[in-house]
Amino acid sequence: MKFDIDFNVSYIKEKIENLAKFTDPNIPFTRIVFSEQFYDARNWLKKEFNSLNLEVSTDNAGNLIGSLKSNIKTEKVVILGSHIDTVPSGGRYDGIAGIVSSLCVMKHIIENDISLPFNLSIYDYLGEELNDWSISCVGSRGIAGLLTEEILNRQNSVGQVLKDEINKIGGNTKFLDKPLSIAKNIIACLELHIEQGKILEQKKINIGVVRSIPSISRFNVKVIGQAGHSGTILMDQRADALVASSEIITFVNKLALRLSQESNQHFVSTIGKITVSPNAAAIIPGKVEMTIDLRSSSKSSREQYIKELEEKIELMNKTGTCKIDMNNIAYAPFVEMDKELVKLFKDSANSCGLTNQIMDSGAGHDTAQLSRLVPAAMIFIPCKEGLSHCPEEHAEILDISKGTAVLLKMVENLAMLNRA
Ligand code: HGY
Ligand code: MN
Ligand code: MN
Repeated sequence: MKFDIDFNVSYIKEKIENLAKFTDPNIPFTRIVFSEQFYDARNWLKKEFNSLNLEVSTDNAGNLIGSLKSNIKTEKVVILGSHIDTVPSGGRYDGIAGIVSSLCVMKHIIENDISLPFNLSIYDYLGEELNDWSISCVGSRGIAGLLTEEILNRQNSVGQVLKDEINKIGGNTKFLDKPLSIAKNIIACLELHIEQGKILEQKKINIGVVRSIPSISRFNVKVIGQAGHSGTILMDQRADALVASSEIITFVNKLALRLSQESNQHFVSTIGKITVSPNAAAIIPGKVEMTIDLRSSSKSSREQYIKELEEKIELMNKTGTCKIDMNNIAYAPFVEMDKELVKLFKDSANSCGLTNQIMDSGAGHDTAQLSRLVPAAMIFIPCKEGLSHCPEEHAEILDISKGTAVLLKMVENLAMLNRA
């Protein structure tokens, strides 16, 4: 039976609302990886997988998997994936739309007894959002063998070691030094996601077919000054770490603005996390730590940005009163989606009678990690005013259902292409 976009709205709405309940009660839509709310949401997802009679498992990287086995004996698999973890005070659609649409695709395939020449698996990729260990895309990096010993041994602000958390949730970090064995059997990794930008909504286009995902680089900056009495230390005798940090913050913003205008590719940089110590009104800030987030689709602009920022910090160390250290703590290179899958997604959207356009992602996604290893591609659906990573994040259920129809069509097209 053809997928009825209107009919599936109620199922999708119900699942989105179910998942939204698992949040920190004090901050809307907060489901941080490994938190109590995250575990509760994972248990909910396991029940959903069981209600569809899927084979439920957790892989060595801690990804939760629900699989529909093909009725022909095969190891080949198509993955529909996304993530149920959120940023603090995030939204109810980022990642979740992908998981719910995958459940809806799976339900349709089972109810209509559609036979596939491959296994079909839904993946909740572990810890897609940047976390307390300063690493995003934990589970998808794990599949690709990109979780280094250094990353796995990182401790968070309360002393929890990342690898212990992965093992606790069912992973096995002893086997993460290379890509997981599943990689050789993956025909395609597909992900539906909200755009987290304004293009689709403004142009009134139903589906974005993602062509590329920008590089993500993160730097930790430590500024060491001298704490002191705010009432007694004269202005020209201070080593105020926050004043020095504000100079860096303004410099980063101006540099990123200039480079984004010079390059006609995606280029943004943000400092969204900063800690000041001792952070008291009557004490001159002695120490500041902050994280620089850089997204770039241009290799040369990224290199130019790092060069100019390093020169700025070197000059401030020579002429200023504080000691500044910057180090790179995460890097995921720019990736292009699999060209065949991009074309097939476009054909799938067309055969669903939905308007669509090829576009570049501004955000990072698990699909970027997987695309280094296996054919991977994504589609976007519109979200209200491009807002995301905030409680105002909103997507129309009908748009999620339209995206679901395209995801299903994609699976059916892959089935046709892979039938012996
Ligand atoms: O930060 C990102 O781009 C994604 O939301 N984790
Ligand atoms: Mn996401
Ligand atoms: Mn996100």
